[in-house]
Amino acid sequence: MIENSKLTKEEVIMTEKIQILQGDITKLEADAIVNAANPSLLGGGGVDGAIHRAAGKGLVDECRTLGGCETGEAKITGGYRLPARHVIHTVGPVWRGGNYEEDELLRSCYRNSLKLAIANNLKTIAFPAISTGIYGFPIDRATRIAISEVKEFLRLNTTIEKVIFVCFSSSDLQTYNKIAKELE
Ligand code: AR6
Repeated sequence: MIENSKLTKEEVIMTEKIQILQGDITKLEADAIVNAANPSLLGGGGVDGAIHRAAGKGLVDECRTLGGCETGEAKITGGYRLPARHVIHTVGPVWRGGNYEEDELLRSCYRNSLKLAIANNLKTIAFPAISTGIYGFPIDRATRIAISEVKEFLRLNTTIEKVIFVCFSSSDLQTYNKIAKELE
């Protein structure tokens, strides 16, 4: 698990099944970590680059067999040298101003990743802030979608035991904590 001595107890929002942390998702022990990938699934920058670097070459070799991934969809691989057992690769939408189904596509990323976790009998899953880096999705809007979609999914599906939102920056952590409180 990510250790984060910088956080006070109040800053870590822990509901029964949802946890918000700041740190590097590649260090997380979970049944699956989610990768904010691109449609090739062959690696890139941001969290995708970090996951591929940490997992080693086995990951890209397996990804090559998958035939890519559509925006809003998700595919699963092994975790290779990561502490996580699996990687769920999902492709977030590129932000184009908000009128190109970006919200619904981002929602689908979370929903389809969780569906895949259930189909593979996984209990703990960690998400980065999909689409909010290189793909430019506004962080407040993306966070609202991420948390509301996960909450709704967990209300209807009880087999997932823990969903962890991993924020890379302290400002993202503040945003997640603020919006989690609003959506309580
Ligand atoms: N752990 C957790 N979060 C991270 C890490 C990390 N190690 N590194 C970055 N982030 P991005 P996108 C955060 O750009 O916007 C790639 O090239 C980052 O701060 O990784 O979905 C792909 O191949 C941000 O909050 O993904 C695609 O081409 C979040 O992860 C494209 O980028 C997502 O930022 C996808 O863009």
